[in-house]
Amino acid sequence: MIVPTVASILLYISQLFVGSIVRESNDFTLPSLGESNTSFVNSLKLNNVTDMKRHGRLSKWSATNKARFLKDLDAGKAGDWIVALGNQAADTDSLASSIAMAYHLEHTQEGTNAIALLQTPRDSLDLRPENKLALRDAAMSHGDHQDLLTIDELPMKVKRLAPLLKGIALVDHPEPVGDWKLANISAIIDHHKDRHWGEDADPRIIEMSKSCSSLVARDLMNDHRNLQMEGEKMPRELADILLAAIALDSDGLENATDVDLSSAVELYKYANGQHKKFKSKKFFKYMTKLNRAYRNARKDLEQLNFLDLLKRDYKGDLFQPSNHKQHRLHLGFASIPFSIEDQIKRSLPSKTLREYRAIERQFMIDRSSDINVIMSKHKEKDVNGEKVKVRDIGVLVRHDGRLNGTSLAQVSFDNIVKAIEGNLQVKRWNGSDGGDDGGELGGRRRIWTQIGGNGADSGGVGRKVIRPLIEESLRYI
Ligand SMILES: [Mn+2]
Repeated sequence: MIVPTVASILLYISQLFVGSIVRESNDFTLPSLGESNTSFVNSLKLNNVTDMKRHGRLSKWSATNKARFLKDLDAGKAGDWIVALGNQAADTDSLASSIAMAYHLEHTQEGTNAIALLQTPRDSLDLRPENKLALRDAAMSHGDHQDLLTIDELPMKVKRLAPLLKGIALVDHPEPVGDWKLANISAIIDHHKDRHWGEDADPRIIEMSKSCSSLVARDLMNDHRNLQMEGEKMPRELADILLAAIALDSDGLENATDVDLSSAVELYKYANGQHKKFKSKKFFKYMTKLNRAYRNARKDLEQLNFLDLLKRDYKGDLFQPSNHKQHRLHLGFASIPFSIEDQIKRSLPSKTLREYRAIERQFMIDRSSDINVIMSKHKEKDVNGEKVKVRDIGVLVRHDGRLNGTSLAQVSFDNIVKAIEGNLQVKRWNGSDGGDDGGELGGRRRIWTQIGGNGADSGGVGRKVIRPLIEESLRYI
């Protein structure tokens, strides 16, 4: 893949000399937003990992690899490395897939150096309690997560690093995000719709399984069998973390595809000693138990405050409007499983919408985000006392970032309002602060509640519909 690499370097160089480009500091490097109020999951001793201090083989491999990678970057040898990337939401599937993918490439492709890069800043890793549990069960480093490489630890911007790398390996998403587009794509294993990136990547596997981890595991275990004969054994902790992801994504295999099932069987055998006879009843029971434990962990968000919730499931990307070649926007989407009213009442000291917006605005400044959309999904009781799903959509547009000056920001905001009010069944949110966001002058922000029909449709539409709708509305600003 020499041609795209050269092209991306040229693109990068040309951007340097475009004087009008708006400064894009910290696009994907994330300053610490202070200590997180993380929740502590009750230790579930699903495996034999009872000693908190014991780090497993996977942890040691990962820590050594991280040190080597950072040293090589320093020495100008980024071109020796493939970086395995999961998606930005960084769920357990992405976590497990990216670690396994790096291990896979490094151990089965001759002379390859590969490392997993988590798209979550280190201080946010524990904001997904199920990931915290998965890392703990895989005997990874606790609390500080020093054995993992996170996006905030990169010594240079993605824009600079991406074209220097040998390549990236995409797992659990089919298309590179933001400046990762400047990198050569060495491998893709994913279970989303094919977006035709990296057509000559190797491996390039896109199949509609429940869990991407199942696909990575299948490829890894196939290739790994040969290595095992030579005495190189895969750490069992890797099997544990992949099993956790598969259990979660397939409801304990109740909704599994063939590859989810077959990979889970192989991983289970591996984790429990291949000499033992495989008992299917025991296996299914184990997967059910695993699913239940991780599901309970995932729900345990009570101790997360509003800022934690914002950070927890946030996807930001640079967006290029067609009529402003020199302007790119950073458009971010956060999904929060509480109503906006709940988000305000449960953790904010003064419990006001104004305070809520102030925190959101500061978060946007820290992430260099120009437009922020908060999708919140929750359940409410309807007039008949039945629980129905409700979604709120909150939008906030800043004018002091890349949307420099108020007119671009205003046009962006007006377009988004038109798109949402013209295409979705919504009503203005009428919350604790008197509805439409306090009336502060020049505040380009609004919250809506989606109104749907009865039954399955009552919850309105989610990020998959709203994101393209908003992007389309920003195509000409
Ligand atoms: Mn996935």
